Amino acid sequence: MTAVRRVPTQPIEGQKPGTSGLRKKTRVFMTPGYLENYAEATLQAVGVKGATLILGGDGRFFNDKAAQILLKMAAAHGAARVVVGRGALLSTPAASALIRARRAQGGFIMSASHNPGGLDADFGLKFNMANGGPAPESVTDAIFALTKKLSEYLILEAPDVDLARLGESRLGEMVVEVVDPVECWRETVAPLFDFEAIRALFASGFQMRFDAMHAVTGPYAKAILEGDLGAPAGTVINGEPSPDFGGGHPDPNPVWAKPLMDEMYGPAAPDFGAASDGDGDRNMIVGRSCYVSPSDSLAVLAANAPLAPGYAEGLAGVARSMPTSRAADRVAAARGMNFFETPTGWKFFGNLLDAGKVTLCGEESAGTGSDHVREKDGLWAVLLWLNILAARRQSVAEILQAHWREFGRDYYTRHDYEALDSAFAEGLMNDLCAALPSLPGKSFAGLAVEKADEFAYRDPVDGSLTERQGIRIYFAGDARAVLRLSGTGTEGATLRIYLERFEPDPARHAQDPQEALADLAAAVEALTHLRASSGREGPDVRT
Ligand code: G16
Repeated sequence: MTAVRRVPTQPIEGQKPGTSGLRKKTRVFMTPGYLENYAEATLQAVGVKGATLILGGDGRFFNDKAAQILLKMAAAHGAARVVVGRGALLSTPAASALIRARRAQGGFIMSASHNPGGLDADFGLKFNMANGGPAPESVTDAIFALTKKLSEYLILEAPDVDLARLGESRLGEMVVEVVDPVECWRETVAPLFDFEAIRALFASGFQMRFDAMHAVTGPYAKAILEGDLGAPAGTVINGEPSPDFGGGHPDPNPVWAKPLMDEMYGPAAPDFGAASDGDGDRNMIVGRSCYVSPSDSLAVLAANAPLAPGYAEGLAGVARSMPTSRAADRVAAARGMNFFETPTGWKFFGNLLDAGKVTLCGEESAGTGSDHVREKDGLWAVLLWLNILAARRQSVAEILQAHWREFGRDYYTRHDYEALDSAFAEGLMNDLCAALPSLPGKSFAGLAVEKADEFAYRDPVDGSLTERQGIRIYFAGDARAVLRLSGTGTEGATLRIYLERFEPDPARHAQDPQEALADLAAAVEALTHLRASSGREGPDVRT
């Protein structure tokens, strides 16, 4: 027997979605009524009567239980069908692909992305729209407003659904369809690449290591790399998704993917290394003794994409988030493509992709993607790199150096100060904003400020204005510092400082980025006194 139950609930403060949905400590999400309150607000805001929805997550702790709650609430709200990845698993790009392929009204993605998982770590939930992309701010604002005034939520009283078995079952009137989590995504990306050329590359002895970081991409990477492309078994490591990501931090960067970095910089390094994050949308690319920064990776992909069949006719344009380095701008200018600078957050690319203004997008936070879905896609980026390597038959380092020779090099680093007191961090940003008009002409640690502003974005498609998206300070010598508060943390505030400088001279391309940017870091400290006032000796993470 099934019946819709109306459960009284108190409005919950603080359920404001950040850069990509709501992220909180797992224990907070598990508090009775907490997940339900946010889900109720979402279901009411988007309206799901008669709708087809997609559901899946990155397999982190509470993923399975949250899936059952979301299914029963979707049924209580009159959804007609929910398509779920087996085991309630779906990578974020796979969820995006499924929403599009099934013409669904949208989908729930259960993930806190690259944040650690487990009872004492993080959980997250976001809703993606019919185009497959994250909900725009108009929708997340409406969800937030509802969370603050709900007095009840609706849920179907019914036994749990068996999500381990493929096929259809019913939850009240609603059909639950369990599908293979890999298949739809694989069918979406396969036609974009020259699999024959990549197979030939592997057959020639080319070696690769893909670190799935115990997160969701393991099954995807095994199916496509070791299955379709014939890479030897063992190419994919840490390939079994685990609820706490093997106790690790599934963030593909040189700090958290250190074992892979050590292998790639060691004596027996394979030709190519890559990693992906908790929910499979981020990527790290590394050659033999050659780390490729996400900003450089976007620029290299933009310059070489036409080597892959899916992009053979060229790109309409490229977009990058504001703190991402300006390397991609140079490719767009040289190739006569559209170019856009957007606020941080993949949702800002959606309109540009839907309108056909850009084909490729990327962010410094290790996200790259194209118009095949409306999310960044970690394995897609890896496949495009493989396609380029197969076509050019050069090493990653050779490709990167040739790129810098042609376009110049944008030295780049990001310094993160994590878990700062929120009031302190906001105060620092407010003070800096107030001082912006007075900065041009002044020097800090010997570097003169030329221009300073706070980034605001007017969407060229729908005209909406998004303000307060980070501070940009341009210094003499084609250098830039950006400061912004993270929208994905779950503890205090994280202040990110992005530093970059353009170097056109190939004779000066071999410096270490930290050294090349040390004077810029000193200028930012002289301007903000961050270390002195926070009592920190330096950033917690430098990437
Ligand atoms: C999310 C968004 C990304 C964005 C990143 C920024 O990444 O999807 O588009 O670049 O947040 O993070 P922060 O605000 O901490 O700098 P993900 O991979 O966590 O979904």
